[in-house]
Formats: sequence, C-alpha cells, structure tokens
Amino acid sequence: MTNQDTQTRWDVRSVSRVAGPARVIEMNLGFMKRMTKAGILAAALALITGGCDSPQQPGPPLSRPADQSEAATRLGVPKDLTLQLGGGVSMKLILIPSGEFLMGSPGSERERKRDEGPQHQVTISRPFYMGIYPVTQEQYAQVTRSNPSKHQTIRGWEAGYVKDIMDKNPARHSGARNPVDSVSWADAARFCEALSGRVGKRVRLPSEAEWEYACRAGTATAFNTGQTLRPSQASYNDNYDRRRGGGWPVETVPVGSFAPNAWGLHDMHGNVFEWCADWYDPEFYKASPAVDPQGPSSGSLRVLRGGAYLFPVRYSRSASRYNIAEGPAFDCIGFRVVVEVQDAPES
Ligand SMILES: [Ca+2]
Repeated sequence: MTNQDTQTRWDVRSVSRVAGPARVIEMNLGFMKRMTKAGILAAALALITGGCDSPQQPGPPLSRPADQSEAATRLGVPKDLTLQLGGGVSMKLILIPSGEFLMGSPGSERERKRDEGPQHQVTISRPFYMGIYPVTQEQYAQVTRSNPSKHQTIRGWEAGYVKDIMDKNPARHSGARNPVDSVSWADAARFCEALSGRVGKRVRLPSEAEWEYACRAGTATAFNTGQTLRPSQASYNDNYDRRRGGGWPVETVPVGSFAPNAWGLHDMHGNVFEWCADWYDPEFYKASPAVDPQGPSSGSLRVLRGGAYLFPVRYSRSASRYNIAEGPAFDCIGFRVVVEVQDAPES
C-alpha cells in the first residue's frame, strides 16, 4: 500500500468514526452558561498574560461586511461576474471586497481544534471574485469533458459507502446542479487552468485565508449564520448530532439550496468540502503573514474547508480546518474558484 492509499483508507475510516455512535453536540450559546468558574478564570488569565490564543466570547459581527456595490464602484468593475463556459453553461461569481478579519477561532468556541489558533488579524489586500456556488457537475463536465462525481452510485451507508469508494465505481453523470465531487486537488487545479484558458482570465483556487474571509462575510461567530447552523441552513450530517429518524445523508444537494451569506455566497457551510490552494500546516497560524497569507511553501496535505453533507456540523464552522493528501478523490470533496479582480473582464 502506498502512503497515499494509507491516507485514503485512514480518511475513510475517520468518516466511519464520524458516522458512529451519535453524541449530542449542538453549537449554541448554551455552552457559555456551562462555563466553569475555572474556565472563566483561565480565560481572564490568558487575556491578562496576553495569550495569543486567548478565549473570547463569540459575539455579533465585528463590523458590517464591506459593501460590494460600493467596492465595485470604487474599483470600476462589476459587482457580479458571469463566466461563459460554452454550451450555454455559465458560472456566476461575485465581488469580494478587500478588508480585514480575525482568522481562526477563539479558544472558547465549542468543538474548535488547536489548529484554528491562534486567532490572528489578516488583511486581504486584493479584492477578488468568488464563485457563488461550488463548481457544479455540469460546469465541470463542460470544461473537462468528464464528470467524476460518484453521487448516484451511493445508495446506503453501511452497505455500500466504503465499497463504492474503494471500488472506484464508474461515475454517473447526474445531478447537473449538484456540486462536482470526487475531485482531487490536482483535478481542481487542472479545472482552473483549463477554465483560465477558456475565458482568458486567471481562475484559481482560493487561498485558505480568502476562503475563511469570504465565508465569514464580516461575522466573527462560529458560523456565518451566528453561533448555530440548522439543517434548514446548510447540508451537513445532522444525524450525527441528533439521533433522529431517517438515514444518513448520502447525497449532496443542488447548489444554492440554502440561503447565501451576507456576500451572496451559497454552500460555504456544508454540502461538499472545498479545496483551497494552500498546503496544510497545523502550526501555520503561529507565524502567518498578516497580509494575504498563502500558506506554507510546501507540504504533504492540502487544506479543505467548510465541512460536507456527511460530516457533523462542527466541520462546517467558519474556522474549521480539514486536510487530506492531494491524491484521494472523495465524494464529499469539491471546490469553488476565484478570479482576481485585475484579471476580470469589464462587463
Ligand atoms: Ca461547502
């Protein structure tokens, strides 16, 4: 077995663990009430001693998100951008203004992991266009003439899921409006390159910082919806958190099935994990550049963001970082693209 296979199998097992005995976990403000005196003292001490990962009480957005129309006027570019992919297929993107945000999660955030800290101020100095949806199967097929998505081959968790993945069953071309899945990081990068050639603009994956900045859209809470994310707001594995009737979620949902965030981006939380351009390093935040961080210069794992239909809600938190080797292509992984503003057409 190669290292990559090991990674692949490990990850599938971790997904199995995720789908194991459910625990009652709900991202809500209730945990504040359960904070112990010791916890409060520790938080106060960390603040006093200047601990860079000091717990902070989650709260409302730090500020209103930068106004997209205002930024478009200032930059002399359109707020909305539509790329024509050919064959009547198009892709909608929207202007994400430059700005600053607090990247990562506070120590007090429920279910956070250490790699989400320390929270640090990041400046996104260059505005960019971002796809308002993950790349769909239709778009992917139009650009690459292939559709690796495995969705319709998966009919049940216990019986078929891992077998389907491992057998690499032939993909079925269905769900034109569902996000493309089963794409490796390299597949996503190739798509960007092919689309760049087709539209004559630089299309690329977002950096991890750009992704979180765009996801938050001015919010500082666990989700861009506040401290909670409900099944009516995103596609994630609600059955993990609540033992309710019904099966495990075995399908993605068409993009745009849920309301967008304040910047008009749909599906940032859940549906499919999204590849970022960056290598993953759990320690990166300790030494991240403050302006336009691009991640480590090398590595063996790539960053995935936003959680997925199969994963519990904690993976969908705005700050949650996930990672996997470039090679494996799972049916819970997709991506969305960005176009740099200076490269965007004037229409
Ligand atoms: Ca997503």
